[in-house]
Amino acid sequence: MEHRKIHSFPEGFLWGAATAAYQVEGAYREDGKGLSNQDILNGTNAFHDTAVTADFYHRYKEDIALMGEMGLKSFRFSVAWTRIYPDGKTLNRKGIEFYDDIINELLKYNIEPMVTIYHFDHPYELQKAYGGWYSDCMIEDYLRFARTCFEEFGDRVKYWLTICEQNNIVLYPDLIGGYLEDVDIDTWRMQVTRVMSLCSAKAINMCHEIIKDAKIGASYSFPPSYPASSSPDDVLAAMNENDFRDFYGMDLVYRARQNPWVIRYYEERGIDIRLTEEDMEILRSCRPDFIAYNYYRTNVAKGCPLESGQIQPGFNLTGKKGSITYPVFPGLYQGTGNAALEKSDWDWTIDPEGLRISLRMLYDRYAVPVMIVENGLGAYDQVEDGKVHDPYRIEYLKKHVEQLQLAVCDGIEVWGYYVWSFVDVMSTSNGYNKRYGLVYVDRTDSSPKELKRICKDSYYWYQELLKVNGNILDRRE
Ligand code: BGP
Repeated sequence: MEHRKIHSFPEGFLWGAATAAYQVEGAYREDGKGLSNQDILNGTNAFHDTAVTADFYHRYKEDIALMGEMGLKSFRFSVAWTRIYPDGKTLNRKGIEFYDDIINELLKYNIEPMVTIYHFDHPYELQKAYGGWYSDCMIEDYLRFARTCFEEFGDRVKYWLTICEQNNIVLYPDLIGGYLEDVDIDTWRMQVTRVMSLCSAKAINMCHEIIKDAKIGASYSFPPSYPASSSPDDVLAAMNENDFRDFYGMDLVYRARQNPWVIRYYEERGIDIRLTEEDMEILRSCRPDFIAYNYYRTNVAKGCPLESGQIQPGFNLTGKKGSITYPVFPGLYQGTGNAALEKSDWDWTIDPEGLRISLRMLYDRYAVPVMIVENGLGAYDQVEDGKVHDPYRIEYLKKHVEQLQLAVCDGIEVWGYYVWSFVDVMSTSNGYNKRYGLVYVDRTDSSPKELKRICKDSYYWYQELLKVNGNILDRRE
């Protein structure tokens, strides 16, 4: 659809940037913090650990001053569960003080805080005690943590996300999920999806009871799947990917509905995923204010016969194009590349129009306002003469913001857009090689160096964008 009239972003639009606790804070054992599953996991992989990362714990004032200088409207950050409940059960006031300080500092600069309650890092003690998200016990522990966040920060925090990317958490169980080796992977995935959806629904209700003027939703990863060709087989495969990967879990929280063909698929494999009436009652009672998602890329699916061997999705761990592992789910879909699109060095397609497409899909399906809470480009950045020139990132962000504005023209109610990430953070799968920040953090995987901050060219570009409230398309009215 081409527009004759270009509409502006609404006043008060939340132009933001985001980070997550375990990827940015460091200080992983300070002031009573307990260890999280991510502290344990990243302590043993090839890239880095969570001990220092960007050292936001000690440098948050410097970083927030840079946000203020930029004119950032909103900062999305996550609360480390293990700072507030180090073992999952016992309150640590020092953790609350830290987030109090961050929130107060943000408000000093008129920056709206958006809090993600859970972003991949739960107490390792809960993982050991009962297997983390695989157990229903997690619901009570998560809600205790959520209640504390609402009660302590709710006087100042009005935008909340319950859980970040529950669909990716189950898709990449070893990387961010806390997978249990002795449990069948499908059973694990569907039970974790159930537990997290119930947590989101209950936390949304709890938030509305405690903070009368709060807005809350869950956030997902949403790379829409395109058919590899116009063959109906591929079209159906793309529908399968969207339905199984993304819509199934979103539907639970946003429609209180269990997709019948997802139920049937698992039933044929001897797994009964039907929820109880009690679970459905909880989901039906939930009233999210908006749906949030992280948008980086799109996927491509082609048909996949039942006899194929299953392959779980993998990451490109090298930063050399062509080394990503596409998933094969027999009888559903298999992933493949997209020759029509450029790719990042980590094989993620670059697809600005996909942002508009995904907004249309979600707004159409759930009919609630939408927030893009992560969007950005992971790249190798270089310091030259004390500066970081990242025209590729500016190009990426600019094209995505243009498509966002076209979505506004389409009539979609979008409330916010957050660049991932404000400063360089430790990438989930690639350490400090793959950088996303608007602000460079001078360190490598093997050495934290001085952790000096250098504003990249993209920082100054975003600063200019904010001055015109993101309205970068030609005004033709
Ligand atoms: C999202 C996560 C973020 C972030 C981002 C980039 O899925 O919510 O935490 O890491 O992806 O991913 P990566 O760091 O693997 O490139």
